[in-house]
Amino acid sequence: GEPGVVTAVDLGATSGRVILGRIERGVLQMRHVARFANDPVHTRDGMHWNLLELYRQVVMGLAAAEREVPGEIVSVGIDSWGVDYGLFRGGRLLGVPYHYRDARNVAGVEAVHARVGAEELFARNGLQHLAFNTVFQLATEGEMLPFADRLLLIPDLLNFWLTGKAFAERSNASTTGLLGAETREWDLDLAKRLDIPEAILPPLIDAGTSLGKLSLDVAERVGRALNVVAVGSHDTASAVVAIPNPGRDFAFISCGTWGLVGLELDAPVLSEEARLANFTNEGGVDGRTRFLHNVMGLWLLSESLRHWEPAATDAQRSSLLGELLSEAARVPATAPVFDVNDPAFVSAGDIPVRIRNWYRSRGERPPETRAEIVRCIIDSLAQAFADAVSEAARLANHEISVIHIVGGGSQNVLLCQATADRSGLRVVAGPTEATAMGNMLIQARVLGQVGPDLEDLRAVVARSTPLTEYLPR
Ligand code: LFR
Repeated sequence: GEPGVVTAVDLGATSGRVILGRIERGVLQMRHVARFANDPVHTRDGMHWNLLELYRQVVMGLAAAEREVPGEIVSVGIDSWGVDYGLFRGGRLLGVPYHYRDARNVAGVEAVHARVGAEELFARNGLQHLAFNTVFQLATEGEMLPFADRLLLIPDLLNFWLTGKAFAERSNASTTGLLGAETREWDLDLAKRLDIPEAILPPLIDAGTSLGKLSLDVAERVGRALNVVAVGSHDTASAVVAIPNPGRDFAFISCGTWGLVGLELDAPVLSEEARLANFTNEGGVDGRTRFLHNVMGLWLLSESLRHWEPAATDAQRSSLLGELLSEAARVPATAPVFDVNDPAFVSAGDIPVRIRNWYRSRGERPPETRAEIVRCIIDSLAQAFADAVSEAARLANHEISVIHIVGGGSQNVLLCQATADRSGLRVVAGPTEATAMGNMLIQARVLGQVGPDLEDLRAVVARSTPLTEYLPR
């Protein structure tokens, strides 16, 4: 084969994957080479990511990719969920990175708000209030913070281990709360007021920057000195790159563990109304803004299945989910729906019990069977999606003609149809691997294979993936 293959490492909150991509006659051909679980680890001091295992899987996945198409891979790009980080000193990792669902953040919020109020924070960073934003997590670090000399978000951290280069890619840096919403530079004044040492914030780079080759020892284990490219390293940024729409009059729902619901805009919306509606302005690829709201997402389903079948494997759980979804399609639509965004549903555990309690404490009849609970989750998610879409359009004064659902949730027929029904808008579902595609297309653009505009990349996506349309009923 010919050189010119790119590799996406896409790390999600429940699993990671390594995918090969090649552009042939304007179409992106993909091949999965590795998939691995991302199971958090609970220790005495809280809930952590198994970072060493993730790194090991990334290196093994790259080696497997190289064996699959020897000599053809040119580059690799890494994306993951946002906000989480490792602290370093003298090139060494200090402690095991925390999972954003760890309970410590609550204290962090209080500590930050005592110094900088919610209104001022939003005016500066444009982010919705999420207790796990990096800025709140950092407030719980205590003596670790002045001891550290570097902070690296997860994809930047892995890039550092792969290449020795320490940078902060902007799309993910925008999830920290320490990046100016308009300047897209570190807000050093804010950092100072929160006792975050300026020196720990790495130089910022944009998606599409080449970091250089794998370090020698890594290249030996992978089998080749691949080039590492900083892509839209926040998974949502990569997913939005791969929205198969030629224009701008769309809303998107990037639906995986979270349902990220919003619009792509040219500039942030920093109004008081947007703050109160808890909308966020994340930094996108090519300087665009993701104006969106975090909706709880497929987490409610995956965590319910984990509660019901704690001993089951991933494969068993996903086949059980398939069965429950077809049963759920036959139970009546849920009324009233529950508020999926209630903070009670953020932490891991007995989600079905919490849903039933939500209804009981309001004097409503709770869903009883597993199928009823699944139906209730789907309908409640769809309603929250529809509400967030219309709220986004109103707050940004933006015309919408279609909703694109991308990511794992785009395969959920019941959810896509319910979203069309409850929004009254046409829904276009796909691609499922939007994040990996967006990741790969930024690498392909660096190679001059596609581009130059995001719309050119989106045209490749539209040609490369089957899309399903749902009309409102
Ligand atoms: C989605 C995501 C969201 C972010 C959440 C936590 O995977 O990246 O955009 O709010 O995870 O980082």
